[in-house]
Amino acid sequence: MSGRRKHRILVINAYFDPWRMATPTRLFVPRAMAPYFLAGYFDQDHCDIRVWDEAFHGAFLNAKQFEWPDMVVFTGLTACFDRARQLSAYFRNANPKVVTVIGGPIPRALPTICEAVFDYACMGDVDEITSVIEAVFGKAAAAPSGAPRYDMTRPKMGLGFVETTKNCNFACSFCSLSGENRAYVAHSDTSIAGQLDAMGKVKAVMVLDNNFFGSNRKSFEHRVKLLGERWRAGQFRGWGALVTGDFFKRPNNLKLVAENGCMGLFSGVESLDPVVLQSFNKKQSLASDPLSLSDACANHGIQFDYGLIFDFAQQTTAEVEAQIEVLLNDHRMPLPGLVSVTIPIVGTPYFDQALGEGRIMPNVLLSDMDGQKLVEWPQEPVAHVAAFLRDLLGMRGRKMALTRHVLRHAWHWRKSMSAELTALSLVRPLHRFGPRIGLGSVAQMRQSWQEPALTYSAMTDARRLAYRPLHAMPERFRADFEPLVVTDENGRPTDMFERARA
Ligand code: B12
Ligand code: SF4
Repeated sequence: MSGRRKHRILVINAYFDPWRMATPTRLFVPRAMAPYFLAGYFDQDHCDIRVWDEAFHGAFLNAKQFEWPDMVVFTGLTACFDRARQLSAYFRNANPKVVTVIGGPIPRALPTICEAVFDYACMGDVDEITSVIEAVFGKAAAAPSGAPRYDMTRPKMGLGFVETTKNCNFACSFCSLSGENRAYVAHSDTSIAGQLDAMGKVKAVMVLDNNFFGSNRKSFEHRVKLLGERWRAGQFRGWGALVTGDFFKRPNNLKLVAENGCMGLFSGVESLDPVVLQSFNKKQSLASDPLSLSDACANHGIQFDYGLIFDFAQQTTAEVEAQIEVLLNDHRMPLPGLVSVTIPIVGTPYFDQALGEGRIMPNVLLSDMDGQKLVEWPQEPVAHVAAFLRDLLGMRGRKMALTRHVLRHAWHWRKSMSAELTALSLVRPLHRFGPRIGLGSVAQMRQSWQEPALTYSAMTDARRLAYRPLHAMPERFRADFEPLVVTDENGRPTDMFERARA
Protein backbone atom coordinates (compact mmCIF):
# COMPACT_ATOMS: atom_id res chain seq x y z
CA MET A 1 0.00 0.00 0.00
CA SER A 2 1.13 3.60 -0.61
CA GLY A 3 1.83 4.72 2.98
CA ARG A 4 -0.91 3.30 5.19
CA ARG A 5 -3.83 3.89 2.95
CA LYS A 6 -5.43 1.34 0.66
CA HIS A 7 -4.45 1.16 -3.00
CA ARG A 8 -6.86 3.27 -5.02
CA ILE A 9 -8.23 1.51 -8.07
CA LEU A 10 -10.44 3.03 -10.72
CA VAL A 11 -11.96 0.73 -13.35
CA ILE A 12 -13.27 2.59 -16.38
CA ASN A 13 -15.31 1.54 -19.37
CA ALA A 14 -14.09 4.11 -21.91
CA TYR A 15 -16.96 4.98 -24.21
CA PHE A 16 -17.80 7.30 -27.08
CA ASP A 17 -21.53 7.67 -27.44
CA PRO A 18 -22.50 7.38 -31.15
CA TRP A 19 -25.09 10.16 -30.66
CA ARG A 20 -22.47 12.28 -28.90
CA MET A 21 -24.34 12.54 -25.65
CA ALA A 22 -22.01 12.92 -22.69
CA THR A 23 -24.85 12.18 -20.25
CA PRO A 24 -25.63 8.74 -18.75
CA THR A 25 -27.57 6.18 -20.78
CA ARG A 26 -29.10 4.18 -17.97
CA LEU A 27 -31.81 2.55 -20.02
CA PHE A 28 -29.44 0.74 -22.40
CA VAL A 29 -29.79 -3.01 -22.06
CA PRO A 30 -27.45 -4.89 -21.90
CA ARG A 31 -24.90 -3.10 -19.79
CA ALA A 32 -21.11 -3.53 -19.81
CA MET A 33 -20.15 -5.97 -17.07
CA ALA A 34 -16.39 -6.24 -17.62
CA PRO A 35 -15.73 -3.33 -15.17
CA TYR A 36 -17.60 -5.11 -12.36
CA PHE A 37 -15.96 -8.45 -13.17
CA LEU A 38 -12.55 -6.72 -13.09
CA ALA A 39 -13.36 -4.93 -9.82
CA GLY A 40 -14.02 -8.33 -8.25
CA TYR A 41 -10.36 -9.35 -8.62
CA PHE A 42 -9.14 -6.63 -6.19
CA ASP A 43 -9.04 -7.46 -2.49
CA GLN A 44 -11.31 -5.07 -0.61
CA ASP A 45 -9.18 -5.05 2.55
CA HIS A 46 -6.23 -3.76 0.57
CA CYS A 47 -7.89 -1.79 -2.21
CA ASP A 48 -10.37 1.04 -2.43
CA ILE A 49 -12.17 0.32 -5.71
CA ARG A 50 -14.35 2.55 -7.85
CA VAL A 51 -16.01 1.87 -11.19
CA TRP A 52 -16.96 4.40 -13.83
CA ASP A 53 -18.80 3.14 -16.92
CA GLU A 54 -18.90 6.00 -19.43
CA ALA A 55 -21.91 4.39 -21.16
CA PHE A 56 -23.98 4.03 -17.98
CA HIS A 57 -22.60 6.95 -15.91
CA GLY A 58 -21.80 9.28 -18.80
CA ALA A 59 -18.49 10.89 -19.81
CA PHE A 60 -15.88 11.09 -17.05
CA LEU A 61 -15.40 14.85 -16.86
CA ASN A 62 -14.60 15.40 -13.20
CA ALA A 63 -11.04 16.77 -13.33
CA LYS A 64 -10.76 16.63 -9.52
CA GLN A 65 -10.84 12.85 -9.72
CA PHE A 66 -7.88 12.53 -12.06
CA GLU A 67 -5.32 12.47 -9.25
CA TRP A 68 -7.25 9.98 -7.08
CA PRO A 69 -6.25 6.53 -8.43
CA ASP A 70 -3.00 4.62 -8.06
CA MET A 71 -4.13 2.30 -10.84
CA VAL A 72 -6.62 2.81 -13.66
CA VAL A 73 -7.95 -0.26 -15.45
CA PHE A 74 -9.55 0.32 -18.85
CA THR A 75 -11.98 -1.76 -20.84
CA GLY A 76 -14.07 -0.68 -23.83
CA LEU A 77 -15.30 -1.32 -27.35
CA THR A 78 -12.77 -1.25 -30.21
CA ALA A 79 -13.97 2.14 -31.48
CA CYS A 80 -13.26 3.68 -28.06
CA PHE A 81 -9.46 3.37 -28.13
CA ASP A 82 -9.02 7.15 -28.47
CA ARG A 83 -11.18 7.73 -25.42
CA ALA A 84 -9.17 5.31 -23.26
CA ARG A 85 -5.99 7.04 -24.44
CA GLN A 86 -7.32 10.53 -23.62
CA LEU A 87 -8.39 9.44 -20.15
CA SER A 88 -5.05 7.79 -19.49
CA ALA A 89 -3.33 11.11 -20.39
CA TYR A 90 -5.46 13.00 -17.85
CA PHE A 91 -4.59 10.49 -15.11
CA ARG A 92 -0.86 10.49 -15.97
CA ASN A 93 -0.79 14.27 -15.99
CA ALA A 94 -2.43 14.46 -12.56
CA ASN A 95 -0.36 11.64 -11.05
CA PRO A 96 2.81 10.61 -12.94
CA LYS A 97 3.05 7.45 -10.81
CA VAL A 98 -0.35 6.10 -11.82
CA VAL A 99 -0.33 2.60 -13.36
CA THR A 100 -2.54 2.22 -16.42
CA VAL A 101 -3.87 -1.13 -17.60
CA ILE A 102 -6.01 -1.93 -20.61
CA GLY A 103 -7.67 -5.16 -21.71
CA GLY A 104 -10.48 -6.44 -23.92
CA PRO A 105 -11.22 -5.80 -27.59
CA ILE A 106 -9.02 -2.67 -27.86
CA PRO A 107 -5.59 -4.22 -27.21
CA ARG A 108 -6.63 -7.39 -29.01
CA ALA A 109 -7.17 -5.34 -32.17
CA LEU A 110 -4.42 -2.75 -31.57
CA PRO A 111 -1.68 -4.49 -29.56
CA THR A 112 1.30 -2.35 -30.53
CA ILE A 113 -0.13 1.05 -29.77
CA CYS A 114 -1.68 -0.21 -26.53
CA GLU A 115 1.67 -1.52 -25.37
CA ALA A 116 3.17 1.90 -26.06
CA VAL A 117 0.41 3.99 -24.43
CA PHE A 118 -0.52 1.91 -21.36
CA ASP A 119 1.70 0.29 -18.74
CA TYR A 120 -0.01 -3.08 -19.18
CA ALA A 121 -1.93 -4.28 -22.25
CA CYS A 122 -3.75 -7.53 -21.45
CA MET A 123 -4.81 -9.87 -24.23
CA GLY A 124 -6.55 -12.45 -22.04
CA ASP A 125 -9.81 -12.67 -20.14
CA VAL A 126 -10.69 -10.66 -17.05
CA ASP A 127 -8.82 -13.04 -14.73
CA GLU A 128 -5.54 -11.88 -16.30
CA ILE A 129 -5.84 -8.77 -14.12
CA THR A 130 -4.75 -10.91 -11.15
CA SER A 131 -1.20 -11.17 -12.51
CA VAL A 132 -1.10 -7.38 -12.97
CA ILE A 133 -2.41 -6.75 -9.45
CA GLU A 134 0.18 -9.12 -8.00
CA ALA A 135 3.00 -7.56 -10.03
CA VAL A 136 2.10 -4.00 -9.01
CA PHE A 137 0.76 -4.30 -5.46
CA GLY A 138 1.71 -7.81 -4.34
CA LYS A 139 -0.33 -10.99 -3.83
CA ALA A 140 -2.36 -9.65 -0.91
CA ALA A 141 -4.06 -7.05 -3.12
CA ALA A 142 -5.63 -9.75 -5.33
CA ALA A 143 -8.99 -11.18 -4.23
CA PRO A 144 -9.04 -14.96 -3.92
CA SER A 145 -12.55 -15.48 -5.34
CA GLY A 146 -12.88 -12.88 -8.12
CA ALA A 147 -16.68 -12.78 -7.69
CA PRO A 148 -18.19 -9.93 -9.77
CA ARG A 149 -18.91 -6.74 -7.81
CA TYR A 150 -22.60 -6.54 -8.67
CA ASP A 151 -23.03 -4.55 -5.47
CA MET A 152 -21.32 -1.71 -7.35
CA THR A 153 -23.81 -1.78 -10.24
CA ARG A 154 -26.38 0.36 -8.41
CA PRO A 155 -28.77 1.64 -9.57
CA LYS A 156 -29.45 -1.83 -10.92
CA MET A 157 -32.70 -0.85 -12.64
CA GLY A 158 -34.04 -4.22 -11.44
CA LEU A 159 -31.61 -6.11 -13.67
CA GLY A 160 -28.89 -8.64 -13.00
CA PHE A 161 -26.34 -9.89 -15.57
CA VAL A 162 -24.67 -13.26 -15.88
CA GLU A 163 -22.25 -14.79 -18.40
CA THR A 164 -22.51 -18.56 -18.91
CA THR A 165 -20.30 -18.92 -22.02
CA LYS A 166 -17.51 -16.92 -23.62
CA ASN A 167 -16.93 -16.16 -27.31
CA CYS A 168 -18.93 -17.81 -30.11
CA ASN A 169 -19.05 -20.96 -32.19
CA PHE A 170 -19.86 -19.04 -35.40
CA ALA A 171 -17.59 -16.81 -37.45
CA CYS A 172 -19.59 -13.98 -39.00
CA SER A 173 -17.20 -11.93 -41.08
CA PHE A 174 -18.09 -8.58 -39.45
CA CYS A 175 -17.86 -9.75 -35.82
CA SER A 176 -14.87 -8.88 -33.65
CA LEU A 177 -15.03 -12.35 -32.12
CA SER A 178 -14.21 -13.88 -35.52
CA GLY A 179 -11.10 -11.71 -35.64
CA GLU A 180 -10.11 -12.70 -32.09
CA ASN A 181 -10.70 -16.37 -32.91
CA ARG A 182 -11.03 -17.57 -29.32
CA ALA A 183 -12.62 -20.89 -28.47
CA TYR A 184 -16.28 -20.99 -27.46
CA VAL A 185 -16.27 -22.19 -23.84
CA ALA A 186 -18.85 -22.56 -21.11
CA HIS A 187 -18.24 -21.14 -17.64
CA SER A 188 -17.94 -23.78 -14.91
CA ASP A 189 -20.91 -24.42 -12.62
CA THR A 190 -18.92 -22.78 -9.82
CA SER A 191 -18.44 -19.63 -11.87
CA ILE A 192 -22.13 -19.43 -12.87
CA ALA A 193 -23.27 -20.11 -9.31
CA GLY A 194 -20.75 -17.55 -8.01
CA GLN A 195 -22.13 -14.89 -10.37
CA LEU A 196 -25.74 -15.68 -9.45
CA ASP A 197 -24.94 -15.66 -5.73
CA ALA A 198 -23.15 -12.32 -6.02
CA MET A 199 -26.14 -10.90 -7.92
CA GLY A 200 -28.72 -11.58 -5.20
CA LYS A 201 -32.44 -11.04 -5.76
CA VAL A 202 -33.33 -9.04 -8.88
CA LYS A 203 -36.41 -8.60 -11.05
CA ALA A 204 -34.91 -10.09 -14.21
CA VAL A 205 -31.63 -11.55 -15.38
CA MET A 206 -30.00 -10.85 -18.71
CA VAL A 207 -27.62 -13.54 -19.92
CA LEU A 208 -24.79 -11.65 -21.63
CA ASP A 209 -23.44 -14.53 -23.74
CA ASN A 210 -22.83 -13.80 -27.41
CA ASN A 211 -24.57 -17.10 -28.06
CA PHE A 212 -26.34 -18.73 -25.13
CA PHE A 213 -27.27 -21.71 -27.32
CA GLY A 214 -23.85 -22.71 -28.68
CA SER A 215 -22.62 -25.94 -30.15
CA ASN A 216 -22.97 -28.36 -27.25
CA ARG A 217 -26.54 -29.45 -26.57
CA LYS A 218 -25.77 -31.01 -23.19
CA SER A 219 -24.05 -27.87 -21.99
CA PHE A 220 -26.96 -25.73 -23.20
CA GLU A 221 -29.54 -27.86 -21.40
CA HIS A 222 -27.43 -27.85 -18.27
CA ARG A 223 -27.09 -24.07 -18.25
CA VAL A 224 -30.84 -23.67 -18.82
CA LYS A 225 -31.40 -25.95 -15.86
CA LEU A 226 -29.08 -23.91 -13.64
CA LEU A 227 -31.05 -20.74 -14.45
CA GLY A 228 -34.35 -22.61 -14.05
CA GLU A 229 -33.42 -23.72 -10.53
CA ARG A 230 -32.77 -20.13 -9.44
CA TRP A 231 -35.96 -18.94 -11.14
CA ARG A 232 -38.04 -21.58 -9.38
CA ALA A 233 -36.40 -20.59 -6.10
CA GLY A 234 -37.69 -17.04 -6.70
CA GLN A 235 -34.34 -15.27 -7.19
CA PHE A 236 -35.74 -13.52 -10.28
CA ARG A 237 -39.02 -13.39 -12.18
CA GLY A 238 -37.51 -14.36 -15.51
CA TRP A 239 -34.46 -14.18 -17.71
CA GLY A 240 -33.50 -13.27 -21.26
CA ALA A 241 -30.61 -14.29 -23.52
CA LEU A 242 -29.01 -13.82 -26.93
CA VAL A 243 -29.23 -16.85 -29.20
CA THR A 244 -28.22 -17.56 -32.80
CA GLY A 245 -30.70 -18.45 -35.57
CA ASP A 246 -30.01 -22.20 -35.31
CA PHE A 247 -31.58 -22.22 -31.83
CA PHE A 248 -35.02 -21.85 -33.41
CA LYS A 249 -34.66 -24.85 -35.71
CA ARG A 250 -35.68 -27.21 -32.88
CA PRO A 251 -39.05 -26.18 -31.44
CA ASN A 252 -38.16 -28.09 -28.25
CA ASN A 253 -35.52 -25.49 -27.42
CA LEU A 254 -38.19 -22.84 -26.97
CA LYS A 255 -40.26 -25.16 -24.80
CA LEU A 256 -37.25 -25.94 -22.64
CA VAL A 257 -36.24 -22.34 -22.02
CA ALA A 258 -39.86 -21.26 -21.40
CA GLU A 259 -40.29 -24.01 -18.79
CA ASN A 260 -37.20 -22.68 -17.07
CA GLY A 261 -38.22 -19.04 -16.75
CA CYS A 262 -37.08 -17.49 -20.04
CA MET A 263 -39.14 -14.43 -20.95
CA GLY A 264 -37.06 -12.75 -23.66
CA LEU A 265 -34.83 -13.83 -26.54
CA PHE A 266 -32.67 -11.64 -28.75
CA SER A 267 -31.32 -12.92 -32.04
CA GLY A 268 -29.23 -11.10 -34.64
CA VAL A 269 -31.54 -11.41 -37.63
CA GLU A 270 -29.17 -8.74 -39.10
CA SER A 271 -30.79 -8.54 -42.54
CA LEU A 272 -33.98 -9.51 -44.30
CA ASP A 273 -31.90 -9.81 -47.46
CA PRO A 274 -30.40 -13.31 -48.02
CA VAL A 275 -27.68 -11.94 -50.31
CA VAL A 276 -26.47 -9.62 -47.56
CA LEU A 277 -26.56 -12.46 -45.02
CA GLN A 278 -24.47 -14.68 -47.29
CA SER A 279 -21.93 -11.91 -47.70
CA PHE A 280 -21.66 -11.63 -43.87
CA ASN A 281 -21.13 -15.41 -43.63
CA LYS A 282 -24.26 -15.34 -41.44
CA LYS A 283 -25.93 -18.47 -42.79
CA GLN A 284 -27.40 -19.32 -39.38
CA SER A 285 -29.78 -16.39 -39.82
CA LEU A 286 -31.02 -17.33 -43.31
CA ALA A 287 -34.20 -18.89 -41.96
CA SER A 288 -34.72 -16.18 -39.31
CA ASP A 289 -37.63 -13.99 -40.30
CA PRO A 290 -38.90 -11.81 -37.48
CA LEU A 291 -42.53 -12.80 -37.98
CA SER A 292 -42.14 -16.55 -37.62
CA LEU A 293 -39.64 -16.16 -34.78
CA SER A 294 -41.78 -13.74 -32.79
CA ASP A 295 -44.77 -16.00 -33.42
CA ALA A 296 -42.89 -19.07 -32.18
CA CYS A 297 -41.62 -17.19 -29.13
CA ALA A 298 -45.02 -15.68 -28.29
CA ASN A 299 -46.54 -19.17 -28.22
CA HIS A 300 -44.28 -19.78 -25.23
CA GLY A 301 -44.89 -16.40 -23.61
CA ILE A 302 -41.45 -15.20 -24.69
CA GLN A 303 -40.79 -11.78 -26.17
CA PHE A 304 -38.63 -11.78 -29.30
CA ASP A 305 -36.17 -9.00 -30.04
CA TYR A 306 -33.63 -8.67 -32.84
CA GLY A 307 -31.13 -6.42 -34.56
CA LEU A 308 -30.93 -5.27 -38.17
CA ILE A 309 -27.76 -4.18 -39.92
CA PHE A 310 -28.06 -2.19 -43.15
CA ASP A 311 -25.32 -2.29 -45.75
CA PHE A 312 -25.63 0.60 -48.17
CA ALA A 313 -22.77 -0.74 -50.26
CA GLN A 314 -25.06 -3.64 -51.16
CA GLN A 315 -28.52 -2.16 -50.59
CA THR A 316 -30.15 0.91 -52.07
CA THR A 317 -32.12 3.29 -49.87
CA ALA A 318 -35.28 2.17 -51.73
CA GLU A 319 -34.61 -1.45 -50.78
CA VAL A 320 -34.03 -0.55 -47.15
CA GLU A 321 -37.13 1.69 -47.16
CA ALA A 322 -39.17 -1.24 -48.50
CA GLN A 323 -37.96 -3.47 -45.64
CA ILE A 324 -38.86 -0.86 -43.05
CA GLU A 325 -42.29 -0.46 -44.61
CA VAL A 326 -42.86 -4.22 -44.38
CA LEU A 327 -42.01 -4.11 -40.68
CA LEU A 328 -44.11 -1.04 -39.92
CA ASN A 329 -47.10 -2.34 -41.85
CA ASP A 330 -47.24 -5.69 -40.14
CA HIS A 331 -47.99 -5.19 -36.47
CA ARG A 332 -47.48 -8.88 -35.68
CA MET A 333 -43.71 -8.42 -36.09
CA PRO A 334 -41.77 -6.55 -33.42
CA LEU A 335 -39.65 -3.61 -34.53
CA PRO A 336 -35.89 -4.21 -34.31
CA GLY A 337 -34.23 -3.48 -30.99
CA LEU A 338 -31.06 -2.42 -32.74
CA VAL A 339 -30.63 -0.70 -36.09
CA SER A 340 -27.11 -0.15 -37.29
CA VAL A 341 -25.05 0.13 -40.44
CA THR A 342 -22.29 -2.36 -41.13
CA ILE A 343 -19.12 -1.58 -39.20
CA PRO A 344 -15.79 -2.76 -40.47
CA ILE A 345 -14.55 -3.52 -36.94
CA VAL A 346 -10.76 -3.49 -36.87
CA GLY A 347 -9.40 -7.01 -36.62
CA THR A 348 -12.27 -8.71 -38.45
CA PRO A 349 -12.15 -10.45 -41.85
CA TYR A 350 -14.79 -7.94 -43.01
CA PHE A 351 -12.49 -5.02 -42.13
CA ASP A 352 -9.52 -6.45 -44.03
CA GLN A 353 -11.68 -7.11 -47.07
CA ALA A 354 -13.28 -3.64 -47.01
CA LEU A 355 -9.89 -1.96 -46.59
CA GLY A 356 -8.25 -4.11 -49.29
CA GLU A 357 -11.05 -3.39 -51.76
CA GLY A 358 -10.96 0.37 -51.11
CA ARG A 359 -14.52 0.35 -49.75
CA ILE A 360 -13.71 2.46 -46.68
CA MET A 361 -14.11 6.21 -47.10
CA PRO A 362 -11.11 8.55 -46.87
CA ASN A 363 -9.99 10.09 -43.55
CA VAL A 364 -12.07 7.73 -41.41
CA LEU A 365 -11.23 7.72 -37.69
CA LEU A 366 -11.37 4.59 -35.59
CA SER A 367 -13.93 6.38 -33.42
CA ASP A 368 -16.17 6.87 -36.49
CA MET A 369 -16.76 3.11 -36.57
CA ASP A 370 -19.73 3.03 -34.20
CA GLY A 371 -22.44 1.70 -36.49
CA GLN A 372 -24.45 4.90 -36.61
CA LYS A 373 -22.78 6.61 -39.57
CA LEU A 374 -21.47 5.82 -43.05
CA VAL A 375 -17.84 4.78 -43.10
CA GLU A 376 -18.02 2.71 -46.30
CA TRP A 377 -18.87 4.09 -49.74
CA PRO A 378 -22.56 3.56 -50.43
CA GLN A 379 -23.72 2.72 -53.93
CA GLU A 380 -25.82 5.90 -54.08
CA PRO A 381 -24.59 9.49 -53.49
CA VAL A 382 -23.27 9.94 -49.96
CA ALA A 383 -25.41 13.01 -49.15
CA HIS A 384 -28.57 11.17 -50.15
CA VAL A 385 -27.75 8.05 -48.13
CA ALA A 386 -26.59 10.05 -45.09
CA ALA A 387 -29.89 11.98 -45.02
CA PHE A 388 -31.80 8.71 -45.38
CA LEU A 389 -29.79 7.14 -42.56
CA ARG A 390 -30.48 10.13 -40.26
CA ASP A 391 -34.22 9.70 -40.84
CA LEU A 392 -34.06 5.92 -40.49
CA LEU A 393 -32.21 5.90 -37.15
CA GLY A 394 -34.60 8.40 -35.63
CA MET A 395 -37.67 7.07 -37.52
CA ARG A 396 -38.16 10.62 -38.75
CA GLY A 397 -41.35 11.02 -40.75
CA ARG A 398 -42.47 7.62 -39.47
CA LYS A 399 -43.42 8.53 -35.90
CA MET A 400 -47.18 8.03 -36.48
CA ALA A 401 -46.62 4.69 -38.17
CA LEU A 402 -44.25 3.73 -35.35
CA THR A 403 -46.74 4.60 -32.59
CA ARG A 404 -49.55 2.79 -34.44
CA HIS A 405 -47.34 -0.26 -34.85
CA VAL A 406 -46.29 -0.32 -31.19
CA LEU A 407 -49.88 -0.08 -29.93
CA ARG A 408 -51.20 -2.71 -32.33
CA HIS A 409 -48.29 -5.04 -31.68
CA ALA A 410 -48.79 -4.92 -27.91
CA TRP A 411 -52.56 -5.45 -28.30
CA HIS A 412 -52.09 -8.34 -30.73
CA TRP A 413 -49.82 -10.33 -28.39
CA ARG A 414 -51.45 -9.31 -25.08
CA LYS A 415 -52.92 -12.76 -24.43
CA SER A 416 -49.61 -14.54 -25.02
CA MET A 417 -47.50 -12.17 -22.93
CA SER A 418 -47.46 -11.28 -19.25
CA ALA A 419 -48.63 -7.76 -18.35
CA GLU A 420 -44.97 -6.81 -17.70
CA LEU A 421 -43.86 -7.92 -21.17
CA THR A 422 -46.80 -6.14 -22.81
CA ALA A 423 -45.82 -2.93 -21.01
CA LEU A 424 -42.21 -3.42 -22.09
CA SER A 425 -43.18 -3.90 -25.73
CA LEU A 426 -45.00 -0.56 -25.52
CA VAL A 427 -42.18 1.37 -23.92
CA ARG A 428 -39.04 -0.03 -25.54
CA PRO A 429 -39.54 0.93 -29.22
CA LEU A 430 -40.68 4.41 -28.25
CA HIS A 431 -37.59 4.78 -26.09
CA ARG A 432 -35.31 3.35 -28.80
CA PHE A 433 -36.52 5.53 -31.61
CA GLY A 434 -37.75 8.49 -29.60
CA PRO A 435 -35.69 11.55 -28.65
CA ARG A 436 -33.04 11.06 -25.99
CA ILE A 437 -33.41 13.19 -22.91
CA GLY A 438 -29.83 13.83 -21.86
CA LEU A 439 -29.85 14.39 -18.11
CA GLY A 440 -26.60 14.30 -16.18
CA SER A 441 -24.11 16.59 -14.45
CA VAL A 442 -23.88 20.20 -15.61
CA ALA A 443 -20.52 19.49 -17.28
CA GLN A 444 -21.95 16.47 -19.12
CA MET A 445 -25.03 18.33 -20.30
CA ARG A 446 -22.92 21.30 -21.41
CA GLN A 447 -20.68 18.99 -23.43
CA SER A 448 -23.67 17.30 -25.10
CA TRP A 449 -25.13 20.68 -26.10
CA GLN A 450 -21.83 21.94 -27.47
CA GLU A 451 -21.10 18.91 -29.65
CA PRO A 452 -21.13 19.71 -33.38
CA ALA A 453 -24.23 18.30 -35.10
CA LEU A 454 -23.99 14.79 -36.53
CA THR A 455 -23.92 14.43 -40.31
CA TYR A 456 -24.22 10.59 -40.43
CA SER A 457 -21.17 10.36 -42.67
CA ALA A 458 -17.57 9.98 -41.50
CA MET A 459 -16.45 12.27 -44.32
CA THR A 460 -18.32 15.29 -43.02
CA ASP A 461 -18.62 14.76 -39.26
CA ALA A 462 -16.60 17.25 -37.22
CA ARG A 463 -14.43 15.86 -34.43
CA ARG A 464 -15.97 15.22 -31.04
CA LEU A 465 -15.33 17.69 -28.25
CA ALA A 466 -13.47 14.97 -26.36
CA TYR A 467 -10.51 15.55 -28.68
CA ARG A 468 -10.12 19.01 -27.12
CA PRO A 469 -8.53 18.55 -23.66
CA LEU A 470 -10.75 19.63 -20.77
CA HIS A 471 -7.95 21.84 -19.49
CA ALA A 472 -4.46 22.87 -20.59
CA MET A 473 -2.24 19.81 -20.90
CA PRO A 474 1.58 19.72 -21.24
CA GLU A 475 2.92 19.34 -24.77
CA ARG A 476 4.01 15.72 -24.15
CA PHE A 477 0.36 14.67 -24.08
CA ARG A 478 -0.49 16.23 -27.44
CA ALA A 479 -0.49 12.90 -29.33
CA ASP A 480 -2.97 11.48 -26.80
CA PHE A 481 -5.63 13.84 -28.07
CA GLU A 482 -5.05 13.12 -31.74
CA PRO A 483 -7.51 10.62 -33.19
CA LEU A 484 -6.34 7.28 -34.54
CA VAL A 485 -6.93 7.83 -38.26
CA VAL A 486 -7.61 4.59 -40.13
CA THR A 487 -7.61 5.74 -43.77
CA ASP A 488 -5.74 8.50 -45.58
CA GLU A 489 -7.21 10.89 -48.14
CA ASN A 490 -7.22 8.05 -50.71
CA GLY A 491 -8.95 5.53 -48.48
CA ARG A 492 -5.75 3.56 -47.92
CA PRO A 493 -4.56 2.59 -44.42
CA THR A 494 -2.50 5.31 -42.74
CA ASP A 495 1.02 4.56 -41.46
CA MET A 496 -0.23 5.51 -38.01
CA PHE A 497 -2.91 2.85 -38.20
CA GLU A 498 -0.63 0.15 -39.63
CA ARG A 499 1.84 0.73 -36.80
CA ALA A 500 -0.93 0.69 -34.19
CA ARG A 501 -2.25 -2.71 -35.20
CA ALA A 502 1.06 -4.34 -36.08
C1 B12 B 1 -23.03 -4.79 -22.95
C2 B12 B 1 -22.71 -4.72 -24.41
C3 B12 B 1 -22.84 -3.47 -25.03
C4 B12 B 1 -23.21 -2.20 -24.26
C5 B12 B 1 -21.98 -1.61 -23.55
C6 B12 B 1 -20.68 -1.86 -24.29
C7 B12 B 1 -19.47 -1.23 -23.67
N1 B12 B 1 -18.46 -1.97 -23.31
O1 B12 B 1 -19.44 -0.05 -23.51
C8 B12 B 1 -23.77 -1.29 -25.40
C9 B12 B 1 -25.28 -1.49 -25.44
C10 B12 B 1 -23.46 0.20 -25.29
C11 B12 B 1 -23.14 -1.95 -26.63
C12 B12 B 1 -23.09 -1.31 -27.84
C13 B12 B 1 -22.54 -1.88 -28.97
N2 B12 B 1 -21.99 -3.10 -29.07
CO1 B12 B 1 -21.92 -4.32 -27.63
N3 B12 B 1 -21.99 -5.73 -26.42
C14 B12 B 1 -22.29 -5.86 -25.15
C15 B12 B 1 -22.22 -7.34 -24.71
C16 B12 B 1 -23.60 -7.95 -24.87
C17 B12 B 1 -21.74 -7.66 -23.29
C18 B12 B 1 -20.38 -7.10 -22.91
C19 B12 B 1 -20.00 -7.63 -21.54
O2 B12 B 1 -20.09 -6.91 -20.58
N4 B12 B 1 -19.60 -8.91 -21.47
C20 B12 B 1 -19.15 -9.54 -20.24
C21 B12 B 1 -17.68 -9.15 -19.97
C22 B12 B 1 -17.16 -9.87 -18.73
O3 B12 B 1 -16.92 -9.59 -21.06
P1 B12 B 1 -16.30 -8.67 -22.20
O4 B12 B 1 -16.65 -7.26 -22.04
O5 B12 B 1 -16.55 -9.34 -23.49
O6 B12 B 1 -14.72 -8.80 -21.90
C23 B12 B 1 -14.03 -10.01 -22.10
C24 B12 B 1 -12.68 -9.76 -22.71
O7 B12 B 1 -12.75 -8.79 -23.73
C25 B12 B 1 -11.80 -9.42 -21.57
N5 B12 B 1 -11.70 -8.04 -21.12
C26 B12 B 1 -12.47 -6.97 -21.35
N6 B12 B 1 -12.00 -5.89 -20.78
C27 B12 B 1 -10.87 -6.24 -20.13
C28 B12 B 1 -9.99 -5.49 -19.36
C29 B12 B 1 -8.89 -6.14 -18.79
C30 B12 B 1 -7.92 -5.35 -17.99
C31 B12 B 1 -8.70 -7.55 -18.96
C32 B12 B 1 -7.56 -8.24 -18.32
C33 B12 B 1 -9.61 -8.28 -19.76
C34 B12 B 1 -10.67 -7.62 -20.32
O8 B12 B 1 -12.32 -10.16 -20.50
C35 B12 B 1 -13.66 -10.57 -20.74
C36 B12 B 1 -13.75 -12.09 -20.71
O9 B12 B 1 -13.41 -12.58 -19.46
C37 B12 B 1 -21.22 -7.91 -25.77
C38 B12 B 1 -21.42 -9.37 -26.08
C39 B12 B 1 -20.75 -10.25 -25.05
N7 B12 B 1 -21.44 -11.28 -24.67
O10 B12 B 1 -19.67 -10.00 -24.59
C40 B12 B 1 -21.46 -7.01 -26.98
C41 B12 B 1 -20.25 -6.59 -27.86
C42 B12 B 1 -19.14 -6.16 -26.94
N8 B12 B 1 -20.75 -5.44 -28.58
C43 B12 B 1 -20.40 -5.44 -29.79
C44 B12 B 1 -20.89 -4.51 -30.74
C45 B12 B 1 -20.60 -4.82 -32.21
C46 B12 B 1 -21.62 -3.38 -30.35
C47 B12 B 1 -22.14 -2.26 -31.27
C48 B12 B 1 -21.13 -1.78 -32.27
C49 B12 B 1 -23.43 -2.78 -31.90
C50 B12 B 1 -23.94 -1.94 -33.02
N9 B12 B 1 -23.85 -2.47 -34.22
O11 B12 B 1 -24.38 -0.85 -32.81
C51 B12 B 1 -22.48 -1.13 -30.25
C52 B12 B 1 -21.37 -0.10 -30.14
C53 B12 B 1 -21.75 1.28 -30.38
C54 B12 B 1 -20.55 2.19 -30.08
N10 B12 B 1 -20.67 3.04 -29.14
O12 B12 B 1 -19.50 2.11 -30.64
C55 B12 B 1 -19.43 -6.57 -30.10
C56 B12 B 1 -17.97 -6.21 -30.07
C57 B12 B 1 -17.65 -4.85 -30.61
C58 B12 B 1 -16.27 -4.38 -30.45
N11 B12 B 1 -15.24 -5.23 -30.42
O13 B12 B 1 -16.12 -3.19 -30.35
C59 B12 B 1 -19.82 -7.57 -29.02
C60 B12 B 1 -18.71 -8.57 -28.57
C61 B12 B 1 -21.06 -8.34 -29.53
C62 B12 B 1 -20.77 -9.13 -30.78
N12 B12 B 1 -20.53 -10.41 -30.66
O14 B12 B 1 -20.77 -8.59 -31.86
N13 B12 B 1 -22.72 -3.17 -26.36
S1 SF4 C 1 -23.25 -15.27 -34.23
FE1 SF4 C 1 -23.08 -13.24 -33.27
S2 SF4 C 1 -21.44 -13.43 -31.77
FE2 SF4 C 1 -21.29 -15.20 -33.13
S3 SF4 C 1 -19.78 -14.64 -34.68
FE3 SF4 C 1 -21.82 -14.11 -35.48
S4 SF4 C 1 -22.18 -11.95 -34.84
FE4 SF4 C 1 -20.45 -12.75 -33.63
